Amino acid sequence: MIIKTVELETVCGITSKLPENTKPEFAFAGKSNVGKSSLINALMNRKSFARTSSSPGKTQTINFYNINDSLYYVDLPGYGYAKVSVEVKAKWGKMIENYLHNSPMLKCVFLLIDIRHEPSDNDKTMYDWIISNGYQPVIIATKLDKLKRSQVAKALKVVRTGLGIGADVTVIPFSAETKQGREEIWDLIEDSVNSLDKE
Ligand SMILES: Nc1nc2c(ncn2[C@@H]2O[C@H](COP(=O)(O)OP(=O)(O)OP(=O)(O)O)[C@@H](O)[C@H]2O)c(=O)[nH]1
Ligand SMILES: [Mg+2]
Repeated sequence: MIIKTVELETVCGITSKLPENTKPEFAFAGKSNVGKSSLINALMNRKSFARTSSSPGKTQTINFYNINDSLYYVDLPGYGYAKVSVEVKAKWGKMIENYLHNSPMLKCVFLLIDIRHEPSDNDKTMYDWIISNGYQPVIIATKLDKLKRSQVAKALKVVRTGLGIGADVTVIPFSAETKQGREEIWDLIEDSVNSLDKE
């Protein structure tokens, strides 16, 4: 994908109204610190346009990045962040659920899972939300560079088994450090946008 322009166009907090975008949206969900903002930077060809942080809970809003005036990357708040109150966690959950429910332009939800860890209950809930809202999930196994090559196949199996996913669901190993996996994600997004153009 050739990135010509990127703009953080809309930031939605708990009480904000969702934007009525007319271009396709691609959302990135996953637990806090899994690497959503880092992935979005890689997909924008920018080093630090989306704010990232080594301490979890950085992105607490839904951020819409306008790409080339033709599509949006949507950075969702990370769940499972221990240091916020139960009420705030519930509000983020509602915000994400509301977004999944009420976004006619949302075409695909990428669920990010740290390749080193077994999916959590929150990850499973998120996976179920994606499916129950009618989206075909795509799993991105992040931080691939943290594993030795010999460990990767087994780790991917743990992710698949943990989420209980079938052979029809794509799992893309990705590293924000080496950018491995980026072309595959771009291809999925471009194929989806192109198939919309033909409709
Ligand atoms: N080694 C390595 N580190 C990564 C990778 N992706 C993200 N990180 C690091 O993990 C930390 C969290 O990354 P973010 O992109 O901020 O994570 P996030 O999912 O947006 O987090 P929240 O906004 O808190 O939900 C940062 O210190 C990143 O540098 C990766 O592929 N490899
Ligand atoms: Mg973030």
